Amino acid sequence: MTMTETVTEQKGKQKTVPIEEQFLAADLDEVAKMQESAKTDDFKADIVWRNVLLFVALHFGALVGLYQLIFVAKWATVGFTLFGWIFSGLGITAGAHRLWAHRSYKARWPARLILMIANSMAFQNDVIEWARDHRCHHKWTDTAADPHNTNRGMFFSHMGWLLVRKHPEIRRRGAKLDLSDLFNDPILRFQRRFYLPLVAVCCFVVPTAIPVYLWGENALVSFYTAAIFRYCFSLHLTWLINSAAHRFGYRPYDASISPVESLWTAIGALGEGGHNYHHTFPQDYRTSEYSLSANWTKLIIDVFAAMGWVYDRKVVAEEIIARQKAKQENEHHHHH
Ligand code: ST9
Ligand code: ZN
Ligand code: ZN
Repeated sequence: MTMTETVTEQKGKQKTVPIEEQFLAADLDEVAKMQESAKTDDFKADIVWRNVLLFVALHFGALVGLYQLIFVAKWATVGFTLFGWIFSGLGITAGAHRLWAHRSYKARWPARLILMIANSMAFQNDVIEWARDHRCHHKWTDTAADPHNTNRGMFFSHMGWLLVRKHPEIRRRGAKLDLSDLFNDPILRFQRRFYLPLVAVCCFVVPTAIPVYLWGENALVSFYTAAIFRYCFSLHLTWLINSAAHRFGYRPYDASISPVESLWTAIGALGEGGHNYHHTFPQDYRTSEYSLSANWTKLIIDVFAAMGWVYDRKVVAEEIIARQKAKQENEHHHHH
């Protein structure tokens, strides 16, 4: 119901608003200038050894967990590990990403509470920090102010950016972002205030305890599989959106930017692989033109909407999408 209303409302709005002025769209003029000045930038990042050690330990633990998942764990534990990937993943996709970073739909408190818990299970920094970095990523894509700037290499954009101090431009530009909507959400203020205990409980203690109490799994096995392996696996699936989904695939909506359309990352990241579409139309709650390609996140948002927990889902009108694609094809023909 609200959806069709939003479509028509969006239609009217978007006819007059050029892409670069849409919510969280790239600031193209600034990006061009910044890419030019990057050529003379001699910034060298400091390695944060504490993070390197923690991530090395996490990966050894995840290998133990993978072994146990295949040879030792009970079937129920395997299923629960997969459930953890999807549940915590939704805390990123439906929560931190589509709701909080992009405001692509609105949610009442029960949905926000569940998403905040799922997000704490995902342990990818609190939502306010995640959304701040993500808004920088969209506004200044592939410049020094993009926390996972792909010009600094595949490894940097995947996970290297979490192992070094940030480029000063991130802090300088990021300070200009309006984050008042995030700080005004009491659920996000609560999460930020109690972030580490929340992560301990949601990411590690509860996923270890559930298999032990519900079906008698060995505590070390459930710790290494449902907590450690699931966490490490979900991190890589998320990071692939910043590395692979900015490199290997098609660019039907905007051929001049690095993000691509990629089905296999869409599957791992619960529907987030339509990344060329998403960077072109960041305000669309579907983050992809096609709802069929494993967009489980859209499905859950729609279920919440049917329950009345979610409303005002924004979508970009079909004719605007078609026009944008046609424009790309024309430009493509000019170049050849
Ligand atoms: C993780 C996040 O993995 C992954 C996010 C991926 C995003 C993907 C997006 C793709 C789309 C969605 C797809 C979803 C798919 C889901 C699939 C699910 C299966 N603006 O950070 P500090 C300022 S996290 C403005 O310490 P350093 C600010 O004042 C993994 N200002 O900088 C800040 O202070 P405060 C677990 C900013 O010292 C101050 O700078 N977590 C901004 O350079 C200092 O900030 C970790 O591993 C900004 N953007 O350290 C932790 N940023 O915060 C890793 C900063 O108080 N982090 N400022 O306001 C760290 O250890 C450090 O941040 C650091 C940099 C070492 C990386
Ligand atoms: Zn985004
Ligand atoms: Zn991106």
